Amino acid sequence: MNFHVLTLFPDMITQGLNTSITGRAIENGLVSIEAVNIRDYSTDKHLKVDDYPYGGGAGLVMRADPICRAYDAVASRLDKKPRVVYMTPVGYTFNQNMAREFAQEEELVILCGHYEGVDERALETIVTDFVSIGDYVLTGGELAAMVVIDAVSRLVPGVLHNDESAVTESFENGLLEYPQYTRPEVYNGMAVPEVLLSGHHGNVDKWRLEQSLQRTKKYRPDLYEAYMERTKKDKA
Ligand code: 6GU
Repeated sequence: MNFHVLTLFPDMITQGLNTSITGRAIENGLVSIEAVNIRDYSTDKHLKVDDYPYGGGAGLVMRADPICRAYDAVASRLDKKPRVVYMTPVGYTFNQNMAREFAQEEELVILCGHYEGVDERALETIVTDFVSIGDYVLTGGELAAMVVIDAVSRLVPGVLHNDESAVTESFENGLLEYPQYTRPEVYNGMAVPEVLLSGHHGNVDKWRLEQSLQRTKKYRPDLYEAYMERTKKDKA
């Protein structure tokens, strides 16, 4: 899968994702991340990419033309029109279902804004999806784009190895993950739950599901309700 990030801070994107599992995925050729510097597409002699907002107000707005030219440079190399995600607090909140949907794409363009925003006409021209990563304000879309790229990349076939399985974890079954333990068996007077040492897989699975349910009920009552509704329907 190929990500193309339109940004004023390309180093942030490339430096932030070249380690750990995303770094390994890039090295193995399963994922590529191209950061396109919007400033390279300015035609202004001072390479300006922003200007004062019409109607007045604080801050600067990113101009439409360099963004659309940067997009054209990417899109012209592709066989079909790519999906273009604009990172903005004014969008649908990113979740695991969206990550799964984006992971089906061969190419994904992500636009990162900065300053007070982006000229609406650029958004009208190129954007297909408006995506937020939560109810707080960031200084720019780059960190949000990195969150999306990380979550999507790990769903690309081959990126996770068997021992990093994407199946038995938070959200895959609509529940939060159960607690995990490794050696030593007793740490600071705290013992690993007996059932995990028993070797009885049925009991281990039962215990883990119970823990998942308890945690989901406590931290995410919304997910808990939805899970209960689904299991009720499945039984009916
Ligand atoms: Cl996607 N971008 C920005 N700039 N701020 C955000 C966000 C995105 N999601 C939450 N806050």
